[in-house]
Amino acid sequence: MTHDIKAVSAAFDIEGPFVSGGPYGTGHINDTYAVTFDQAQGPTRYILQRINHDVFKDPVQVMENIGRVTQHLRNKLTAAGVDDSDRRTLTLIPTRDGASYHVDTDGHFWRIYIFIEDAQTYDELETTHQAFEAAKAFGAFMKQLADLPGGPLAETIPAFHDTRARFDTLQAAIEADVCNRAADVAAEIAFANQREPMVDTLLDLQRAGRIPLVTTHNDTKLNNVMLDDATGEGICVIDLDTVMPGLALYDFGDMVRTAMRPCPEDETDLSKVVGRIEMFEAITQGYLATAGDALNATELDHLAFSARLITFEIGIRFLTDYLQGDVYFKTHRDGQNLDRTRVQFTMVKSMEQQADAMEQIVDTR
Ligand code: ADP
Ligand code: GN1
Ligand code: MG
Repeated sequence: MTHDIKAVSAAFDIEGPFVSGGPYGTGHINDTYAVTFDQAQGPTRYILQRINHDVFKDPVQVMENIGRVTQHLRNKLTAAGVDDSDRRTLTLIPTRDGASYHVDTDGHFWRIYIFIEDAQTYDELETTHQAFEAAKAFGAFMKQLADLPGGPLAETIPAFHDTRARFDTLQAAIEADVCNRAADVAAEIAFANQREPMVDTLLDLQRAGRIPLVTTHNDTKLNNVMLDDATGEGICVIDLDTVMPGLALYDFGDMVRTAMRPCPEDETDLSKVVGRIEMFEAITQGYLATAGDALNATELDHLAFSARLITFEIGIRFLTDYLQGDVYFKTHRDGQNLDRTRVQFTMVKSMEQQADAMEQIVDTR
């Protein structure tokens, strides 16, 4: 579906005429555009996004969460005397009616953020310094949200990291086999089934009260944090749609999943898929530098495990989507979700092989 982004942008309280706009970024969920306006200080870019309301069933709830989170972060930055807070937290541009989002005539939900210039997101990390900085930023983000006023955030996607539910949904997709694809992925299904016992570990610890539910990001893939071009610092955590109650270990695990992988998420040459242990070390050091004092002994004991679990979980989700006919994640070619599955499962295997070395890194932190 094509959208009239100029008309949509006109609903927002932005100075100057619309100059241009086009698709931006590599996110799998929302429709993201960079739009440029001619303003007194020169051409100025913004991020325009259509919220995927198939994924986020209650976009208003999403926007309420994001409003609370960004206001809280901005209050902290102001209290600390930070003068570039517009680069350090997402800033929503209100509509001309003063709302934080616009609903178009087709019922699509739109929002606009200030564009964070002179910073990038990376789909694959290049250096351990990037991993360290990104992890520091996600750790600080969780710490800053520990005193969010107003009670827990709404759950924008129910059971998002419920690994048991994810596993059971995969079983249902295999059973239904709506696209007749299950026979072709017998090896991947067997891989998943062999690892079923993993899926209850963190849920059991949570139920036993040994690891706490706190406000977490829940989608800490490393292209959801912007690294400053000049300093390399992780200056802004973005993609706040899934900020809600979760486990710190989910955030840690998803950072490791993306940092250790040396290739694209949908790489077809699986010989390239070998986990980079030095990236695990950098993520661990960066995360513990900012969030270490918020983690208890059980959480620290499960850092390496959480990386395997979350990588496995995302693999299961890609496989489920492949079996269901590619209805959830954006795809750009046939078989892409299957390739993504294979990369995740190969990463799980690589992490299993390196489990002792990963535990040792955590022990000697
Ligand atoms: P999705 O939920 O689809 O992943 P994101 O919110 O992560 O969407 O946005 C997609 C990409 O757009 C990001 O990876 C990032 O590169 C870019 N982006 C998002 N917000 C901003 C921003 N405020 N400034 C600059 N780039 C941004
Ligand atoms: C999606 O939105 P994006 O592209 O940052 C997904 C994550 C997955 C990730 C896999 C809301 O993240 O959960 O881990 O793809 N987001 C949602 O790359 O489902
Ligand atoms: Mg994203």
